[in-house]
Amino acid sequence: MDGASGAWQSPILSLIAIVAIVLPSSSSSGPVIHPLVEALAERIRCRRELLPELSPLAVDPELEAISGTLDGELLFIRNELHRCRGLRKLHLEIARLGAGLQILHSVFFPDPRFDLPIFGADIVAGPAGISAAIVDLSPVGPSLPSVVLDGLEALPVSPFKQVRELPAWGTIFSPFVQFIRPAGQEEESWFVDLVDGYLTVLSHAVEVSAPNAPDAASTIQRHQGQLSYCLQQKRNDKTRRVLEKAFNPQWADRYIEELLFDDPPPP
Ligand code: BLA
Repeated sequence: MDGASGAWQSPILSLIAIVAIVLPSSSSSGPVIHPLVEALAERIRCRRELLPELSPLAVDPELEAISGTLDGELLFIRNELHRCRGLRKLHLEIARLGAGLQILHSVFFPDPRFDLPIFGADIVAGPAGISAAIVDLSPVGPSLPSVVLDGLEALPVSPFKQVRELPAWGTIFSPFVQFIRPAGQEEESWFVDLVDGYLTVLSHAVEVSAPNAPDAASTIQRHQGQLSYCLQQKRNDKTRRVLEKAFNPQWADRYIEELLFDDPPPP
């Protein structure tokens, strides 16, 4: 740890981080952004663009673009936040957090008045390649809405060779969750297409769903469902450990509680 937490407001370091994102590096730590992280981020942005009434959400500048160094390595986190009709918070994050670790994190939280699932996707890339790639449309009630169920059932899933076991906190995911370690470029491109499929199913559900009243029992239940999703995600020690190491425990706590998995506001 060499002062990353104090450095992320420095304009010079921000500039270095921006340059580092744009230019591939020839250093021993390899290219700055893993091609899968780049490709998936682009695909998520394309799908996001098609959502109804999309608009950017204000982000605390201290949390939007974060940069620093750890053991001489550049660290950065870039956050994009939007809302649209039916979804209260669309979050896309790309991070590089030391030791060649790169992360793509994306969660679309629904407006609880709408009967919509939570979209979640995460990629963790280490120096040895991608260790985890996960995508799901997770229910916020007893089951997924039927338009989502029908869409996911019709979606072809490519034969990934290495399917990973879900951790104990993973009870929040649907039966359609895909948690894999992609083996090679072909499987990486399958994964991008898979996420595209989940987003297409979600977009269709967004188009056809109409809101319930803020005080409807169904709305309140879905709000509770989002609260427990966030609680379970916060049980993933691996996220916290990486952020604590790159920054510090207080900063990690604030980042998780205020940006990654902040409690949904009352409907
Ligand atoms: C695992 N998440 C991990 C791992 C790291 C992170 C380092 C271990 C890699 C591995 O098991 O191969 C770190 N992930 C992060 C960090 C962020 C992040 C720092 O998103 C953000 C800044 N995690 C999510 C979301 C999902 C998710 C939205 O944030 C799913 C939709 C899943 N990450 C997830 C799962 C694991 C994981 C299931 C494996 C956990 C385990 O096996 O114990």
